[in-house]
Amino acid sequence: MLKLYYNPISLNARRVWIALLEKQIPFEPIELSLDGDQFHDDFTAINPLQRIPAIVDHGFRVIESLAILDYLEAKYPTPSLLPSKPEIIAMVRMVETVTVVELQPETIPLTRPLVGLEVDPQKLEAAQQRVVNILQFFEKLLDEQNYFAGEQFTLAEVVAGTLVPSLPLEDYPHLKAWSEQLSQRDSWQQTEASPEAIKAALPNVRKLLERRS
Ligand SMILES: N[C@@H](CCC(=O)N[C@@H](CS)C(=O)NCC(=O)O)C(=O)O
Repeated sequence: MLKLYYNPISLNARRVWIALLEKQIPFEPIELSLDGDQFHDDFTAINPLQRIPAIVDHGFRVIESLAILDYLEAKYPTPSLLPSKPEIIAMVRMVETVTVVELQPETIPLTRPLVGLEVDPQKLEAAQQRVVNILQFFEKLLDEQNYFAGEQFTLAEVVAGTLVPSLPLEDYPHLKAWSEQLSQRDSWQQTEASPEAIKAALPNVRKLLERRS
C-alpha cells in the first residue's frame, strides 16, 4: 500500500493528503514528529533532503509535494484533478507556482512573530505588500467562477487551498467564498489540523523557522 510520510500541521504534506483522499487512493499514513524524526536514517534513506511530504508507492519513492501530485495524477487519473485542455493546464500550473514559489515564502516573515521570533519591520512590510499583490491577483482570477479553472475542482485548489485560507481574506470576497466552499469538502475537514495540534506544534515551528533564517 502507498505510504505517506507527513505531519498533521504541514501544509506541504496536506496537499498530498488531500489529493489522496480526493482520488480515494488507499494509503498508510506515517506521522513524523518534525522534532527530529525527519533526520533519522530510515527517513533520510527515503528523502535525503529530510523533509515531508514523501510517498513510497509499491517501492517507488517520490519527494516534493508538487512532484508527488503530478505522480498521483498520472498514476491514478480518476477522478482527474488536471484536465488536459492547454488553458486549464496553464491556469493550474500558474496558481500552483505562484502559491509555492511566490506566496509561501512571503508567509514566513508573517509567521515569525507568532512563534516569538524577531522579524525585521521592513521585511515584514515588504512581505505583507507582496501577499496583498498575490491575493489581488488570485481574486481577479476567480472572478465569478467557483474554481480557478472554471467549474472544475483541480490541483490549483489542492495547492492554493491549503495556504490561502489561512490568510486574512476580508478584502477578497471571491477568495473568501472559494475558501468557505473548500472547507465544506470531506478532504479538507479530514485533514484540518486541530487547534490543540497547532498549539502543540508551535515550538517545532519555531525551530524550523530558526533553522531557515
Ligand atoms: N518543497 C518541499 C518543501 C517541504 C517542506 O519544507 N517540508 C517541511 C514541513 S512543511 C519539513 O519537512 N521541514 C522539516 C525541516 O525543515 O527540518 C515540498 O513542497 O514538498
